Amino acid sequence: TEEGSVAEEMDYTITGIDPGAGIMESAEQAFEDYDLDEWELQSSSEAAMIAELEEAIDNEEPIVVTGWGPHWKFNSHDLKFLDDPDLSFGEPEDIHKLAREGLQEDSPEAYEILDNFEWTVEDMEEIMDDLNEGVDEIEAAQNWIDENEDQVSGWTESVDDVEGETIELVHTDWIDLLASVNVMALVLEDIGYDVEMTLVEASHMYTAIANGDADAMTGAWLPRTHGTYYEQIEDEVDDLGPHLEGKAAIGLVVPEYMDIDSIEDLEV
Ligand code: PBE
Repeated sequence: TEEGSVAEEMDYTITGIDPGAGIMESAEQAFEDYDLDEWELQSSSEAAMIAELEEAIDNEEPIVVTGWGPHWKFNSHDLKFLDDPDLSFGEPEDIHKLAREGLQEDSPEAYEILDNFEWTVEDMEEIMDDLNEGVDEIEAAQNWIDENEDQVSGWTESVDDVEGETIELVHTDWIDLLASVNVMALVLEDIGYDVEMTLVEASHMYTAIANGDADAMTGAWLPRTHGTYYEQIEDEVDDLGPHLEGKAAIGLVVPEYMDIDSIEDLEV
C-alpha cells in the first residue's frame, strides 16, 4: 500500500524522547492499541527529537515523533497531532505543582505563591519561544515577569517578604518545565528566598518531593502522562493543583505535509 511505502521510508521508526518521559509509556500503549507491531519506538531526548524533526522538515521527508503541547515547535513549524480514537495518549490534561509534605508549615510564603501560580498556554509560549531562539532561561523568565507584572502581583500580593530561607525546586529539562520553574524561582527570589534548582530525571522529581529532599516542582502532567509516577507517591506529597488547566496534550505528531491524519493510518 501507499502507507506501506511511506512507513518504509521512515524505517518503521517513531522518534521518541527520553525513556523516563510519560509520553513514551503512552506511545508503547499506542503500539498495542493500534497493533503497530512492525514499528519501533526509538528513544532519544527532546533536543535530539527536535533535530530529527527539523531535518525531516528541511527535506520534506516523512517523520513521526512523540510530540506535545504547549511547545514552541507548533509555532515554528506546520505540525499536526495524529488523531487518537483509542485515546492511547489520553485526553488534554493539567500541569500541576507538587510540594513536599510540611512545606505549608515550614515555608508558608513559598507555599502560597506556588499555590497561587497559574497562567495560560500563551504565557508559556512566550517563554518557550524565547528559549528556542537561544535566550537564556533566567532572562526569558525575567522578560515574561517584566511584561506581566499585574499577573505576578496577583500571586504575591498577599505574601510577606522572607529573609534567610531556602527553597529547593526540582525540574527536568523539558522546555515547559524550564519555563515554569524559572518563573517560580525568580518570583520566590524576589520576595527574599534563596532558591536552589536541581535538574533531575522525571522519576527523581517525584521521589525527591515524596522523600522531602526537595520542596516543590512545577511539572506534574496529570492525570495521565505522569500518572504512573504520581500514583506511587500521591499519599506522600501535597498537590497544589494546576498552573495550566486542561491544555496540556501529548500524542504522535507529524508535519502537515504528510498525507496521514490518524494513528490508525500507521497500521500496515
Ligand atoms: N513531556 C513534557 C513530559 C511531560 C512534560 C510531555 C515530554 C513527559 O512526557 O513526561
